[in-house]
Amino acid sequence: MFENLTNKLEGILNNLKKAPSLNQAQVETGLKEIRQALLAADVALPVVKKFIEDIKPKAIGQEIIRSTSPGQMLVKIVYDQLVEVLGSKTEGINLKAVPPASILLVGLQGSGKTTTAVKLAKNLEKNLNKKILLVSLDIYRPAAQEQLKVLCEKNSLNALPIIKDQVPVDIAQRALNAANLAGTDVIIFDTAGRTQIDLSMMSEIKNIKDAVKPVETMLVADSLTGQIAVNLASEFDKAINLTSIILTRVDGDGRGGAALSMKQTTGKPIKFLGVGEKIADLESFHPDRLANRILGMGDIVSLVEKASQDLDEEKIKLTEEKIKKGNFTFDDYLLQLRQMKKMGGMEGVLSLLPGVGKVKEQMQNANIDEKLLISNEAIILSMTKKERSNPDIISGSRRKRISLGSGTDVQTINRLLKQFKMMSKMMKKMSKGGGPQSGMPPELFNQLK
Ligand SMILES: Nc1nc2c(ncn2[C@@H]2O[C@H](COP(=O)(O)OP(=O)(O)O)[C@@H](O)[C@H]2O)c(=O)[nH]1
Ligand SMILES: [Mg+2]
Repeated sequence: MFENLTNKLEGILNNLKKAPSLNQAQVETGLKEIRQALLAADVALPVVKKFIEDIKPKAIGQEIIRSTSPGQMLVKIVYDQLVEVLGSKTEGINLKAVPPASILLVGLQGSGKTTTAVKLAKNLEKNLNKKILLVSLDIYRPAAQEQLKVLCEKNSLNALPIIKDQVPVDIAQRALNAANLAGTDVIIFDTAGRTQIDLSMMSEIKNIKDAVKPVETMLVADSLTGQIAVNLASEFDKAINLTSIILTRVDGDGRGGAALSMKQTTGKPIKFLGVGEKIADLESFHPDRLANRILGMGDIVSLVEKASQDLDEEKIKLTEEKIKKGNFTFDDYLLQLRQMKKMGGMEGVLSLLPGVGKVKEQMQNANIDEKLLISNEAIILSMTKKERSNPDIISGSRRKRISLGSGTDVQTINRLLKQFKMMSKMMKKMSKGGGPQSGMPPELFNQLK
């Protein structure tokens, strides 16, 4: 799925990722290549334009240039933009209605409506424990109603019994009555499609909508048709007001243009992806996860996300300055503790990032105890601002107050104060001898234990 786009983006970004530093020309060439890759993936031109316009200021601005790993920062920027284009947040199916909640599936012939109706029913039954009724309103194509019935039987789902020669609105009415009697939670209506949009199809869907008042009117669109699927969605939306989209045949879609253009072009969220012919082949749509897949580098993206929060270079530098000047305070210590705590959670993957491997090694050598970090943090938080910047004033009564506030005891406070003194002394000594570039040296951690 989306292999073509993934391969291209991976190629472009991998090259940049390796570079220890990036200049503006390199980044601009990269952006040009990304633009071409998106166009080749059949992403709508306005969407591509906006994509590049949005990332450009970030990519050639400070964020990249000052970062320790500019290539990876660029990956993160592209990733963020992909998530936004895909719709930013996961939008689950809306079933908010006095039961039964009606879902109307519309779309062209062959787009996958009937198959998707059954997939969706199984999905809602399994994941949300809903009691479902399936109804075919396709009275035009021979054996269309029969097709749904057979599929339901195979998959142990309820289908409304077929009565010959009934018109769609009457069938829909019958379904509502049956659902009320049976205590059904959700009715899924499979409608008739045509080979192309026409007025009679739209007016029939309008009548059905008036009768069943669906909470979801979902367009089932074939992702293989790319921008045609997107235009189709716009037209359907204008005519009958869609609530969301289900993209099918995503398993065969090497490009991804429809998925990437849909939200921005139509304003309607994609809620599910059909990823195969089997009934289980329906996935909820998550912009973030799909962006990961498209970039083919999911792990690194989340890693950069964490690391860029954790390794706040500016703050570390500032602390180092203070240490050199000999005025290391409990506030600085708190900052260090928090960084260590955050990084502790992401240990194991840390080594993937250049420059962080060293810190990780230090942490392992030091055998950091997470609990200690937490209790030390609580203690510092119970200190007043004055106490943090000038620990010498922490008298007996203050120690008592801090121990109560942090849920520890005076002995623990005494120990921390002693460690802190030792640390300040050592830091001063080390900073004279050149000192570490960033993070805490192992010697300090050993002192902490
Ligand atoms: N590979 C693949 N095939 C699909 C998918 N969804 C539907 N199909 C196939 O597309 C064909 C038409 O589906 P159908 O549900 O009858 O379309 P309808 O005319 O809109 O009701 C069937 O052969 C399905 O198995 C999908 O997500 N992936
Ligand atoms: Mg059908």
